[in-house]
Amino acid sequence: MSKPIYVLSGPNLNLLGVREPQIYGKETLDDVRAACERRAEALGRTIVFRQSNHEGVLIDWVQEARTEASAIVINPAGYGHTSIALLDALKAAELPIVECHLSNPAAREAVRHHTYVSLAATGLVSGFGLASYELAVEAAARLSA
Ligand code: CA2
Repeated sequence: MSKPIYVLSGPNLNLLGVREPQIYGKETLDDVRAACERRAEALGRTIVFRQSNHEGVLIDWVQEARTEASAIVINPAGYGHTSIALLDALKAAELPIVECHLSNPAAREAVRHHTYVSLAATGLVSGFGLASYELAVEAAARLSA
């Protein structure tokens, strides 16, 4: 039995479906969780799905994933653009890492064009709304046993 894929989401993503639906879609984070669970199950895999507004909590989960997960899917949200600490944790995890964004940050304001997480990521899925998460879970499953 494979270890689970950790699917981690960063700050403000708990507001999904409640605010700014024109950018992030009308689905809630619970809808994203359900879609990821369905996709993982279809692939014979399991996920651990978590969201936090706190940088240190996300880092603790990445450190936990190092021994407990087969791969990490992470939407770092705003911390992707700011957090060298999260980058360091992801590098130390030594796991396949799929960076995931609902929107396409490269097509938005310049401040979103760079993410530190990309320096640790195996690959990136962005711009497909909820489907970005599903595709990221699929990529993580292919990259890990
Ligand atoms: O497109 C993405 O998934 C982002 O990671 C979302 C982040 C943003 O800082 C990144 O540049 C791109 C923001 C997440 C905020 O989520 C909200 C959801 C609903 C309402 C307000 C914020």
